[in-house]
Amino acid sequence: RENRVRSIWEGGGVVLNGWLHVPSSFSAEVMAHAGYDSLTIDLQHGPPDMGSVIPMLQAISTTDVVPFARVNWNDPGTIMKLLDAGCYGIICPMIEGREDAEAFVGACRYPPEGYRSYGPFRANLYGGPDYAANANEAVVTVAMIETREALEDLEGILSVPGLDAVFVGPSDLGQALGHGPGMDREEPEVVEAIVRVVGAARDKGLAAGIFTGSTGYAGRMIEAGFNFVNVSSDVRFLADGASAAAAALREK
Ligand code: 3PY
Ligand code: MG
Repeated sequence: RENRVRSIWEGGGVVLNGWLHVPSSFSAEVMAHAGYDSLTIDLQHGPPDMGSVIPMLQAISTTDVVPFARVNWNDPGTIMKLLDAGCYGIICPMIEGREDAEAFVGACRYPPEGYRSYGPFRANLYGGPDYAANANEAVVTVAMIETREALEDLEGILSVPGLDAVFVGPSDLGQALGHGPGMDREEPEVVEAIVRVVGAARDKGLAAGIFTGSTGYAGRMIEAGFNFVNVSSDVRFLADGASAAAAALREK
């Protein structure tokens, strides 16, 4: 099976990604029917773990939404297991330089391109019988840029063969630049860094993504050149919708 995210990028389009923190196959299924191109299960800053990932992936597979995972660290064992489970994209946090990016991409690619170990226990079911032959082409690799070190070695990271995209983490990036965590950054220093990342990535033919807190800010980021855009998360949508309804009722 081809990776639709790659086809959207190749066609010049923008990939709309949804973020999954609820470790439930049902909420993953609901999100999969919401109209996104891809969904990312977050194993770094959310409850999902290996035990909840498989049912969530099965739920996403009821649609043609492309399943991604964000790993909790640049750990080849976790990355390879998530790929074996059928993730078609991996977002890796805290990539600080060329060496980190090489280790990350290598974990996602079978030899000779990388050092991924063989054993796609569910990826075969999701990807089809030719999975192994196509995996290096299908799997999308996304390195998070969210540290000073990453900004300093941005060119090194972007020049790693097999890296498909970068993804800006505004909270960690803001924190690294001395402005604290938060989404939808307006501090000139942080905005300048974000603009530099998207410009450098797109110039090199890579995709560029960012986590945002609102559709308004996400729209501005698309105008700035980002082509992998995430707004909020399942938990935030649940909390925001529920709080708004409860608050509205209190006013009656
Ligand atoms: C960050 O903002 O640091 C992120 O990792 C977004 O998920
Ligand atoms: Mg982060």
